[in-house]
Amino acid sequence: MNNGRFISIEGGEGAGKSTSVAFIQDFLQSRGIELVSTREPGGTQLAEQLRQLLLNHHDEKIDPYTELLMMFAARRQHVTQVIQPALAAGKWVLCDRFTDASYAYQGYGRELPLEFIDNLAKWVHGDTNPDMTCLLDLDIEVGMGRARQRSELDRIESEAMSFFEAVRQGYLSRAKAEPQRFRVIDASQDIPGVEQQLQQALEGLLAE
Ligand code: Z5A
Repeated sequence: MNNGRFISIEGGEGAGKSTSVAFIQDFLQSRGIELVSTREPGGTQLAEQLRQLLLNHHDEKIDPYTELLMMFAARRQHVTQVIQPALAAGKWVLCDRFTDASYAYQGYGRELPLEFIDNLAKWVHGDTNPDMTCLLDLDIEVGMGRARQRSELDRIESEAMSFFEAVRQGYLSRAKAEPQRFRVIDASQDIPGVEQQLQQALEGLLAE
């Protein structure tokens, strides 16, 4: 059986990841592709509990390394229980955020050493990396405005604007370093405009 393809979606707050996931699901299913749609942190019962711990507000400050290790603990569980079995069964996997988010948020945002994240990524998921990553790039003020309208801000969303600007620049540096994997999507366009860019990226992947 052929291995499936692995697609991740990344971007800052309110960039439109959830909206894009719904579009990609419909598009791939209309092409007869069997798809597992999932998210990080989360994707298994245990990893979803870690997600709650990570996003809830707490009285004690969460140390940045603790935060990073919890992201990777959730990821290990998710990769071994969901992502690797799906790919091995020939299914496609669509993941709302993956390891690029750890580089962007914990590496560039919290300023943890990128080499440390490189090592964790190798240990935790080895060669299981996305074939294509759609990065929804958007001005942080616009994204925050959209996120605020939708719900109350969680622990990470309550960071300063300088943090989110570092996250955005982190994502863009990763996209620049790996242009063959990343598709940078202009998320300032309206929803049909974003969907058109996503469709183009997906058709490219299907044609490979
Ligand atoms: N995190 C981390 O730090 N390290 C890691 O390794 C991982 C994650 C994996 C959870 O992420 C948090 O975990 C996240 C990073 C961190 N923290 N923060 N902050 P998440 O993905 O669950 O949550 P999020 O970033 O907060 O996503 P979001 O706020 O849910 O936004 P979204 O999914 O990108 O946006 P949306 O819900 O699709 O759209 C937001 C609103 O805008 C909604 O009302 C839409 O209808 C509207 N929208 C969407 N697209 C458009 C366009 N094109 N025009 C106008 N309006 C639009």
